[in-house]
Amino acid sequence: MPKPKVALLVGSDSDIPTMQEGIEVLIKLQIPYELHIYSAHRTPDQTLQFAQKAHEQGFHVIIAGAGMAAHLAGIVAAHTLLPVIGVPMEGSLQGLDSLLSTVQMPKGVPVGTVAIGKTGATNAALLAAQILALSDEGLLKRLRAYRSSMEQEVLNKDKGLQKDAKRFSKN
Ligand code: RP5
Repeated sequence: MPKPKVALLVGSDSDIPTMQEGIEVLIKLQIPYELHIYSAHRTPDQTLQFAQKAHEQGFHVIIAGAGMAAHLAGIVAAHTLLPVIGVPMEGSLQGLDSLLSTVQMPKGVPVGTVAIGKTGATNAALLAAQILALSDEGLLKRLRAYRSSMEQEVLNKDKGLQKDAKRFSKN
């Protein structure tokens, strides 16, 4: 079994159902990962230690999802040069609080921030896969297949829609 390249961090176990969407993408693309709960507020020392050691432990990308005053991605990014992708969780204020806390990093320490909630978790995993695919031909092929199947799904839906066009036409 190859070493996990992607670290998935969540601020709380209550974030896991959302992050599960990203996990499914990683599984589909056959990317080894590790999932951990690290809280910027409740376990600050352990979070910092993980971030500092992540690169030497073999991780190449870190996905960090947290809600409310979401400092997890930022604090991790401050302690590593690995790319950090932030997923704002939809805990309160429809996720606007987490979105702003994650995306509005002061200059010098970037967090690549994706959409709020499950869509963000999916896209974070895909973005991590695209980063890893720069040096992994096999993964690049799997990503191409993923895009093609998405394309085919939309084309099939349109085909179905045209068959059923009368339902949506005024005449
Ligand atoms: C954040 O606070 C977590 O990432 C979570 O989204 C939010 C609420 O955490 P719990 O009170 O559900 O543990 O740190």
